[in-house]
Amino acid sequence: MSFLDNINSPSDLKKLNIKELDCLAQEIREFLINSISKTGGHLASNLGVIELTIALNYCFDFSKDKIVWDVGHQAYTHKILTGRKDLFDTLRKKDGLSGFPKTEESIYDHFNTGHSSTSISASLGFATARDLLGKNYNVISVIGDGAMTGGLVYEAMNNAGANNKKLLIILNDNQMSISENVGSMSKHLSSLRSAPEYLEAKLDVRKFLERFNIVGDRINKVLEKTKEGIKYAILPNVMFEQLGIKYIGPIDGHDINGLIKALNNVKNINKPVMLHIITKKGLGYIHAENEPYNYHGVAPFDTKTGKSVTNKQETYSDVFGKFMVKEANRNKKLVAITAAMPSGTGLSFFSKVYPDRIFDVGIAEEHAVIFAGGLAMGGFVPVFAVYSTFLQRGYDQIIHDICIQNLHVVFAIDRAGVVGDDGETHQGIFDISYLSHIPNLTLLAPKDKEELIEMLDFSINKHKGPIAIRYPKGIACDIPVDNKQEIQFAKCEIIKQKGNIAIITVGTIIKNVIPAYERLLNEGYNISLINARFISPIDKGLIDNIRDNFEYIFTVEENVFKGGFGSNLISELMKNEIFNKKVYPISYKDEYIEQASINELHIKYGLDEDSIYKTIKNKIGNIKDGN
Ligand SMILES: Cc1ncc(C[n+]2csc(CCOP(=O)(O)OP(=O)(O)O)c2C)c(N)n1
Repeated sequence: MSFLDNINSPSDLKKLNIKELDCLAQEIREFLINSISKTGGHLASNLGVIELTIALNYCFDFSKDKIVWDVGHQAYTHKILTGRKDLFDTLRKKDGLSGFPKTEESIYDHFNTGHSSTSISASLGFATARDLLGKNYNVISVIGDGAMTGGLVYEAMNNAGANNKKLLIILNDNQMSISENVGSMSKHLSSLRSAPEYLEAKLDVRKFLERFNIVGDRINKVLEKTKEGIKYAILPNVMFEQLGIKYIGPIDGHDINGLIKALNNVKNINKPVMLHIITKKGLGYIHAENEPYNYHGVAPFDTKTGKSVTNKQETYSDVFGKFMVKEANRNKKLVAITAAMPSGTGLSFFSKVYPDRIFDVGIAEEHAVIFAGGLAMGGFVPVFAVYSTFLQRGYDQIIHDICIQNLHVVFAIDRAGVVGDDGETHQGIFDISYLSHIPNLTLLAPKDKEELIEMLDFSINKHKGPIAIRYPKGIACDIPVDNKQEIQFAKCEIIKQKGNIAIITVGTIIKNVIPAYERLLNEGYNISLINARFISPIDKGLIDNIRDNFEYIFTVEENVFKGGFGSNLISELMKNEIFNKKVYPISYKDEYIEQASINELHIKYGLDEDSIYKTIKNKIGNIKDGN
């Protein structure tokens, strides 16, 4: 009999005994491996929290208690136990089940997540609201040791420890971020992990107590308390206790029985508590256990071999990574920074060849930006490789610490544009808007692989001052053009100049623009094609060209409209008192973009070849310029 088949809500779970819960955990493990092997998704983290999630749903009632999953990529078992199992074949697909907690999806999800280290802040907010309104529910954060490297966590604990609200933080310690976890917090956790063994090996607590004449029945009563006390006395201070958060643990995060006991105990503590559990990332799937970094987020794979079923092709991240290795050999001042994403950003190989010249700062984008500033002041050329969506966190630091001082820091902004299946929290559709108005900051977008390399070379070797290059997720393309021009500061690339219609395209979306452009040329239109290259500053020559030659201007970019290249170009034309032009920006709408494949999103938002063709054709109608 399958237990899983009979679980439609957490109340079904509560009918099972411990042995049956253990069987259920194994069934969920098999279900997840099979299901994710078909859809892709976050595998290793989810395999590590199955027992925890069962125990949580067993001990609490999340139709009223609140749970906030940090990052949220590990909430699959929670979805299964709360009536969403049958939707797993739609996971991360258009209109399907989200890969993250979604309040819109279920009453059992209480706070949407995606970016790291937010859960303690949100939970403290819930706990404060509960107490102000005189309500009575439990609030729980589940946070990984990787997420504990993010600065927000410390702001939240500082606040929570002082406010003394009833709040449970479950620290899921699997000793991994996506890659190996880094930093001194990770070392502190490992000293806590070894605490019980240390205690058993070094200290016979009973003998110790007998020396103080504490004997008989009393010994059992005080033993537990004293053990804890001695643990704190002989071990390095438990940081959480110092902050006013009661620390309990570490305990085995795969022992459902032990977890249930611990959760039922901590339920009654009326102050912030941290329950430290030890888990194994990828547990139950040998490939994920052995290489958790390769099975954090996966594309569809063969369950037997663990190998991806899609062919690996060179991505823009790969192109960036290879360039960095080559360039570092030549340029001894070059150093790389990552905020816990060495592999996603293409820097894995660099970290093997130049381990002393790459700095993984943890999930700490704000810190990474200022750290880069210090390195630049100290005589290096730092390249901070970061996803567009995560650099949102570094906005103030980019202005305050880098650009006001005009420091030569290079931002390699990966995953710019839509990223597809991770949905709203991960789309890179705002970076042009949040970067292009910052004085001193140069912002570039390459049209293809070769231009990415040229722009990296330009940014590292020929430019002084803050500079950012944005490029997308996906396969690196070659876009050959006639009369190729070198990168020159604030100069666009005129690929073809003819007629009074211009298409100005930003970045790699040119691959969808060119076929549309060619269709229009074949129909007899005279149209110019321009590769913007510099988003900021906008080429002054381009403004003059528009003034003198064009009547219809189409901009194409992968950013929202507001603050994007098109809207900036319109402002620039106004500033130059050029009022008599018809400018049509083609971009994402000013809204959050849900999960779907990148192609589906291009079609939905009018950025695929056919839509670009139709938009332009629709506006220019029968005007065929003879020039
Ligand atoms: C601000 C931010 N930066 C980077 C990421 C990418 N990211 C997703 S999960 C993850 C590692 C999280 O590690 P941990 O909290 O230990 O969870 P585990 O996957 O090990 O369960 C990272 C770096 C993110 N989600 N948010």
